[in-house]
Amino acid sequence: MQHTKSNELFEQALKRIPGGVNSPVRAFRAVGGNPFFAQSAKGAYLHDVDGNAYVDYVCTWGPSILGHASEPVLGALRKALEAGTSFGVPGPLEVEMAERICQSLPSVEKVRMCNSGTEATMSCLRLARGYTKRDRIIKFEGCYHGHVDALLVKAGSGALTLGCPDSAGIPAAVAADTICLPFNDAAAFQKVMTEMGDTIAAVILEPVPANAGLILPDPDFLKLLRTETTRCGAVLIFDEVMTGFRLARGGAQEILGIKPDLSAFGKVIGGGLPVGGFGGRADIMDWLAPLGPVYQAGTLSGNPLAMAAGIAQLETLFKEDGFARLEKIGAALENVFQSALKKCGRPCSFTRIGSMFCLYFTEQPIRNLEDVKTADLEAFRKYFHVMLENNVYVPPSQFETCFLSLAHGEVELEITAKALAKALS
Ligand code: KE4
Repeated sequence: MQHTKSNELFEQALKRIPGGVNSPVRAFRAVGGNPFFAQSAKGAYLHDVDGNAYVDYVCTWGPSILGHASEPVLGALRKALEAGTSFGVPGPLEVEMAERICQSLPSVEKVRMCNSGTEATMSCLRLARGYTKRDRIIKFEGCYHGHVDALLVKAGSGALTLGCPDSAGIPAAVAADTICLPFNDAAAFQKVMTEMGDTIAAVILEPVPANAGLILPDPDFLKLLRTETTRCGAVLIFDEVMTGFRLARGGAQEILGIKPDLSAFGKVIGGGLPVGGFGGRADIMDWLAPLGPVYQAGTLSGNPLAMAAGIAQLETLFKEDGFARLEKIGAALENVFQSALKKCGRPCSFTRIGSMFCLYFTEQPIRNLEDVKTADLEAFRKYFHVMLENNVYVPPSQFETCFLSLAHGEVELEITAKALAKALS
């Protein structure tokens, strides 16, 4: 497999773009080597500029749940393009998107669109602080909520991958208001809430952390978060940027049976276009400008192209029983990985929930970030490159999660099984 054009492009990119990429995790720094450059994407495949095709388990980090460049999304975009690319005044598609989100999640009475998951979580924090008139927030180690100053503390994803979970450039005064606790640690959380619960504005988490690999929540832990935030008047925020409209129509909160006060969304609801959204209790959301004193805004928020693509993707997911089909594909994929693991001489473990999965190079049961850190990163690097050489693209970091789409089928699973046989031999 040759990457001549990709390497030439990367050399050029390095001159003008920091690290040669517009988002750090794309630089392959955790696995070594140069990133490939995509020429196009269709269905379950990415095609690079050197003519190589890859079964794609990154799915542009979640958005392409129907598969890349799906006909419903492309068709909706072609139609929307004819009407213009941005209005700067409200449009009907924004109302339709708001309606679909609120009808899908009982916890969301009102919702506002923005342009990224980062904006969504940042806005949730400001709203929670304005509503409670408190400053302190609690987050959990390994959870990644985008590059929000207050949340780049022991963060996951690219921050963890590059070994800088506490980013430079965050004022000490900002970080001082962020309390970071181990995920799934009920005792640590209870202690903080007992001691200072009435000073906490918000508790924010990924209900199923997927930025430190994939960590399954203890149900009792989530129940404790809910009861303690209610008791102390703190706002419970579920960051469903990844899990929203992927794990179920009602997101992780539907399958976990916990009702947060606010939720952040992104990725799937934009069909691959820049998008974010946040919503929840109306009595909190109404603190947002222009109704209330908490300011939040965005030139392209509710952009008609992103709305059209997102609505088409959601409509197709709902109409075609997408979540049940994704579960079937996920179960078939799990069989492929589990049978490959039986022949693997190295310590490995496999975790899956719906269409999200992770292969860990450790046998340590995974309950929190410390467990994930026992993974053999050298073994992961070898696995990554052998899979890539055999036309399968998994995320270039042990601290990420793989995604499936409705376009992944028998053929892709066979290609994956063959690649695994070599990568885990
Ligand atoms: P964006 O600002 O990248 O749209 O969303 C930030 C975000 C917020 N919350 C969660 C749970 C997220 O996973 C993300 C972003 N996810 C990463 C993948 N781990 C995006 C990939 C990247 O940074 O390039």
